[in-house]
Amino acid sequence: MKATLIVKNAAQVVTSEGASLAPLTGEKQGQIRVIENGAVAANGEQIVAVGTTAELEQKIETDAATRVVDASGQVVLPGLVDPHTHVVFGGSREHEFSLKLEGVPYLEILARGGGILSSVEMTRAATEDELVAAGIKYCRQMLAQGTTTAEAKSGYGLSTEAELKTLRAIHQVDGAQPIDLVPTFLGAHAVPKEYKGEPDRYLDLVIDEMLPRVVENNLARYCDVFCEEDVFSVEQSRRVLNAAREMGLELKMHADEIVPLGGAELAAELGAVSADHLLVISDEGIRRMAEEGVIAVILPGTTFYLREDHYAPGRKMIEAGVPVALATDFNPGSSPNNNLQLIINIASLYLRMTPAEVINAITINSAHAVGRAAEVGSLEAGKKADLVLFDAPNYDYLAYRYGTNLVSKVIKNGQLVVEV
Ligand code: IZC
Ligand code: ZN
Repeated sequence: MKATLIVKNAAQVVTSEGASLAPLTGEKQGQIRVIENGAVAANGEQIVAVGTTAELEQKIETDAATRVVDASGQVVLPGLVDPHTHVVFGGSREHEFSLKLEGVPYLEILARGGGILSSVEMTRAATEDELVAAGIKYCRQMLAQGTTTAEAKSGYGLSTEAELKTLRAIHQVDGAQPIDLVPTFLGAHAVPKEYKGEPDRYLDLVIDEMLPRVVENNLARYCDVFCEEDVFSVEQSRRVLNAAREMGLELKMHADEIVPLGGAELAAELGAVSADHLLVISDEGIRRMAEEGVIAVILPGTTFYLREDHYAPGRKMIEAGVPVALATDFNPGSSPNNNLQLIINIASLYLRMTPAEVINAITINSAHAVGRAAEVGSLEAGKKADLVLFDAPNYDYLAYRYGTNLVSKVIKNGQLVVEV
């Protein structure tokens, strides 16, 4: 068998297998294949074999053109998949950080016209090229930290023109650097100041004007909504999501983050692909998500950064059979972190997930949460050769160390794109 790339001698190759059709749930979420002295071979963009170094050395023909990567003392994982980011936005919000330290709550800053709305001002003021340049910069940071696929939401435009500009920028960023981006339309992220006090009238604009343009121009795969107290109610969220589904988009939700409104139940009712955040999810919400196979995308970096007093019930959801994925929620307000390695630490420590559960949550289950599990999220023959090498003797070490970027190499589509 021919290969253009072989990664060999890895202390461990760690990956799920056989889970490309449905996400891992319950006990299976904690099971993972570990190949000691492992190897992965790729031909062009695709993986052709995974096994021990001895097995692959037998099977694989190499020639002078084959790139051989020695992974001695390293752990090899599938390229990480970050299934919830707001990676394209104008400006930043460090000017609000002092308010936050004074204890002004997140929703209060938003109600005063700050928060999301200050990012809206800066995003509207930015040109498409400026948004693209910033998006590329953030994606390069993410790539260097091991992410090879990510979801990317609009939602800081909140006018037809600025939402379309953001989605076009996401497409340009996708093409301009190695990370594959999966675009989500989040026109219902907040009520813009021109519609203050008139959320239903703003949703008319989202439904009658923005959504048709997004779909016509093939700019998004998913539609999302910020279902939250003083933002959009369950009833308003249902209205937007139903309209989006009728126009052919798949659904996601920001649900039950700060106030328990029943977002998880709505996600189950509508057959959403994922419901995200879920700090204050009800038992009924957990039961309904498990029943409908809605993926819980938990964002514990945001909980940490908002200094909330409790995390989403990750353990309980896994035990109830909800497929769990994890993401950074990278955004300029509630989570200016785009490093999934930090999410490994926070999820282990505060969601009480095991390292194997966490790795499945940022690879195969997150690939399902962005509709890409047939191509990425595990190391299996036929999938894209997206791999990340960590300077770690075993995979537990990834949960144990924190605050240091442990990535030593990233391979995207069979090409070495990061080398530390
Ligand atoms: O900019 O604060 N929660 N949207 C919903 C966010 C956080 C992003 C932000
Ligand atoms: Zn978000």
